[in-house]
Amino acid sequence: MILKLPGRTLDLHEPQVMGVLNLTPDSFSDGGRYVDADTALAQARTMIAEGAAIIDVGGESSRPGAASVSIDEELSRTIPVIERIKRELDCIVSIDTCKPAVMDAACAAGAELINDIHALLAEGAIEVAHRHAAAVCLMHKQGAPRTMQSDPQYSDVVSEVQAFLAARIAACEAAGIERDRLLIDPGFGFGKTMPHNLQMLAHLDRFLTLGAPLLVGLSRKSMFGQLLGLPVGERLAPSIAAAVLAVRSGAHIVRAHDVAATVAAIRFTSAVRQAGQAR
Ligand code: 9MG
Repeated sequence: MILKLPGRTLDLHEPQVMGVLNLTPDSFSDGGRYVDADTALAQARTMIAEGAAIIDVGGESSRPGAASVSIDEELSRTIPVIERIKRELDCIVSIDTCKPAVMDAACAAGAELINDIHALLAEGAIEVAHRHAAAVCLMHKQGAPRTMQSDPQYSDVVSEVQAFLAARIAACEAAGIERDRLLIDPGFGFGKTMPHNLQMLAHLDRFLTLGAPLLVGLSRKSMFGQLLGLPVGERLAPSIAAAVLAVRSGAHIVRAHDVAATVAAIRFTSAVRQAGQAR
């Protein structure tokens, strides 16, 4: 499988890591540490050296209960960092945003992938992605970040998330975005209880039937806190276990904070998976 980007492709026959670069003072797991542009650039450089193919730059936290930020604030946090990464480093930059104005400026600054937890539902978002020929990650969530964890309900979480993603793929294709520019993501922790998350991880291979590469974000998520009683800084082991399970089930891209450990774990998992397919 490949992912088309503006002017090049990303080969997904081997699973890839998307490194998280949060430029938000309130980010749930690395709050405030990477807001300064020099520090952000150094962190991006480290993640690339550790094997990340994509750096996901975000200027607004999506953790449950997080406050929203203005367009200007999000632009001022993200655009200078994207410009410096594109100038000084060699990687694919992804912009983590739901706002079409931020998508537009980020793509103009060199971002090739739009990571939208709102699946391009904002007015004008599909048009921006199409105009820049950007790749897009369409993620599922139920509700808004501020309230999404209050009482999420599904009768069959996997089928409902699958149906939503199928509809968003169809909407993008109808607007002219080619299918091979699209990634899908079931949105672990976004309007899902811990049992919902476990169901999705256990049945992750069902999302592959949608015919788009699968991205998962499980790194340091609160379900590990709920299940194992671990604070955010002590969730490396279950994050790696979850990444391994996801790649064993066919995930193509893993979004992660701890890049070196995730790269090693998923490379090994991929080798085992391929050995199982070779026979
Ligand atoms: C921004 N962000 C936080 N968690 C995420 C996840 O699980 N997937 C994607 N695509 N983005 C995420």
